[in-house]
Amino acid sequence: MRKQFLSLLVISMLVVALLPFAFAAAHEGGPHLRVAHLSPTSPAVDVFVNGKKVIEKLAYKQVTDYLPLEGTTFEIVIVPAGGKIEDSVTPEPIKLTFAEGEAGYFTAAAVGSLADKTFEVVLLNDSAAHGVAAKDMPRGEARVGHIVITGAFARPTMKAGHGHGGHGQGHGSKSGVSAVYMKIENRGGGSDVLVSAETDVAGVVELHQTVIENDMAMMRPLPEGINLPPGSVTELLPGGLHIMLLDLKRELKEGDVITLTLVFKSGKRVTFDVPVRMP
Ligand SMILES: [Cu+2]
Repeated sequence: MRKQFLSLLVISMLVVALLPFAFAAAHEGGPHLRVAHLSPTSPAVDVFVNGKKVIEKLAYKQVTDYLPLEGTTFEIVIVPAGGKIEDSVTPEPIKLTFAEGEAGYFTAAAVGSLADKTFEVVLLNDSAAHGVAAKDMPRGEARVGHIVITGAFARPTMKAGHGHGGHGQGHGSKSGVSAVYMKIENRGGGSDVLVSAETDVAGVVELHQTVIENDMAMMRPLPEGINLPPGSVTELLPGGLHIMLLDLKRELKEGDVITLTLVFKSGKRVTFDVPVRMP
């Protein structure tokens, strides 16, 4: 039966995308599976994960939604649509293993041809394209799609009345304020906008620009966000653009690390660690 099937089916290329996730808190710690069928010569397929059919009648050029998975070890079996698990197109199940608590996005690309026994599944890490900071990415750096962030840092808590013109004025800043600076590159061909930022160390987070008015440095909020034209490099620097942290929940000291989330108009989000240091 399998032999007959193999002679009929030549899979030149089939891509299985495995997406362990970090974007849905409810599923933290386990992967999401997405499957894309990119084999023009192959018929529609069904996909079993750990013995359970999770995808049906996936045809060439079709891509499934993300499927939440539980656990770290997965056996994937691809069969022609309507087939049983015994009809696997590969002699053995495709095995994928993730580290405990691994977060990120992966593409398991099944490539090659069944007919000449070159069929195999290659695991690719797509995390950067999905806003998941790689584990070994240095603090203060992040990538999401074509947006690349480098050199991010937050300054230690500034108390009101310490010569920081405009900052904290009228913000009930008993708890102090801080500001985050970084370089944002848009390496893509389309424009984007940094529309907001979030961090659990501040009650209020605003995008600001420092402007000089009547010889005084004043903070101007940027409710429209910070434009990131295609191919641009935007620097958030002391005395210029910055992310203002108001109503701090704790004192930020040199050497601390905060977690910051940037939200873009395109819908991209990226969360990463930002060190606290003096400018
Ligand atoms: Cu400010």
